[in-house]
Amino acid sequence: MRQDTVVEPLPSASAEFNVQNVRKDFPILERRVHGKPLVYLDNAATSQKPRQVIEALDNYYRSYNSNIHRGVHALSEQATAAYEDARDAVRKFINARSVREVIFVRGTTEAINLVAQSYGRRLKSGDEILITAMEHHANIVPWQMLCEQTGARLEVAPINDRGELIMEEFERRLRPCTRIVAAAHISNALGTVNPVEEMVRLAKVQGAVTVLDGAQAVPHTAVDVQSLDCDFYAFSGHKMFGPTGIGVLYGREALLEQMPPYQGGGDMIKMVTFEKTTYNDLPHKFEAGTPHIAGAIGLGAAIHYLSGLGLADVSGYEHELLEYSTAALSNIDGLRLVGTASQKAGVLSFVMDRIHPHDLGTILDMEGIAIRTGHHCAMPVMDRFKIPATARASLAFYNTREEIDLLAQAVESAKKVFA
Ligand code: 7TS
Repeated sequence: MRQDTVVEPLPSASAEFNVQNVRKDFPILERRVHGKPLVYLDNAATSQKPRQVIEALDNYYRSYNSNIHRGVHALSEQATAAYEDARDAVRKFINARSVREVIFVRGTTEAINLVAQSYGRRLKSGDEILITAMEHHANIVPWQMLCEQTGARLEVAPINDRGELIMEEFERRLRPCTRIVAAAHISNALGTVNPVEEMVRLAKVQGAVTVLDGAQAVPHTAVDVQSLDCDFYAFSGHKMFGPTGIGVLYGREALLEQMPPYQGGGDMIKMVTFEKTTYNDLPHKFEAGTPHIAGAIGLGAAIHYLSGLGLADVSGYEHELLEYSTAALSNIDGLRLVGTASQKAGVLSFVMDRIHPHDLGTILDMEGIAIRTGHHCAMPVMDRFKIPATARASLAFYNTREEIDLLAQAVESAKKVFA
């Protein structure tokens, strides 16, 4: 290999990324709410959909709607090909080795439940499952259910006041009896980006399998499951500009092969008699019943769209916008950001003196500004910071500095209402 290759400097993200052009792809961004232009800052809850995704769904239902893997007719063949093409698009997007490692599910929640209820069956009393204190309920409750079923124990690695995982404490809780380590790649309540490569490496030393919750990561940063070296990776289509009701569980093939099916029914079998049933090959073993065909095709279109934009440019743009937003909100007297990790994605959780987050959310809504308020399905995070709720603005690549200015102005106006 040549050692003297000249590396071209990367163009700056803002030069490459034209947000006004990108916004034209999202019809919903043109609408008004309460007479004001919509400012959509609730992207961690769900993202908006580009025309390309909406058209892929429309086209499927208009021109080749059919059930898959079973028909001999043309429509069924076309639908099957589109569904399996979408699977291959996912495989490329996360750099899985094989389509056998890509299982379509309803979303992150179902993906984690699948691992807990299938892989988890082998756990027993004395075994431990290690999670972090910043998990979404979807990465807590399935493990608690598994603990109840098997007698295993749940361990939680704490976070510091900035909302960062305390690595020494994480390491201390990793023991030979730790069978599963499950952690968010990026926290939805705090925006913290976890050092997942290092966490996976440490888990492997103890022989634990690793489950990463990528719900908030996949829309914002390039994910490579081979370089992460995780065993499972879960994410949702609707947070990455695709449809609701579709998501992905990536699993290492050798593990998936050993695991029992999660649900039984059509499509996941090879042969059924009343005496014995044999199961289908991967990935179909884990896809019982008619799947969300349109959803998978829409997700494929979303991946195509995101790849076209380039995740490096998307990340660069969002990072600049996060810095701008952090500065704008930090300038507001009486506002405190919750989650100030040094490695952060575009989530701004905050509390205000004398204003309940719900009241703030309602006032902002009257200005056409959509944020989320509440515990963000991460009640233990609220407990950690001794607050009942936060207001949360979460960014996507179609948000602009002007929208952040509107948010900051609206928060200032709300202060006057409560003064
Ligand atoms: N994990 C994380 C980190 C999440 O942010 C979410 C959804 C889930 C799991 C569950 O994903 P689902 O698609 O299966 O529901 N988070 C949020 C949120 O922050 N606001 O609404 C949903």
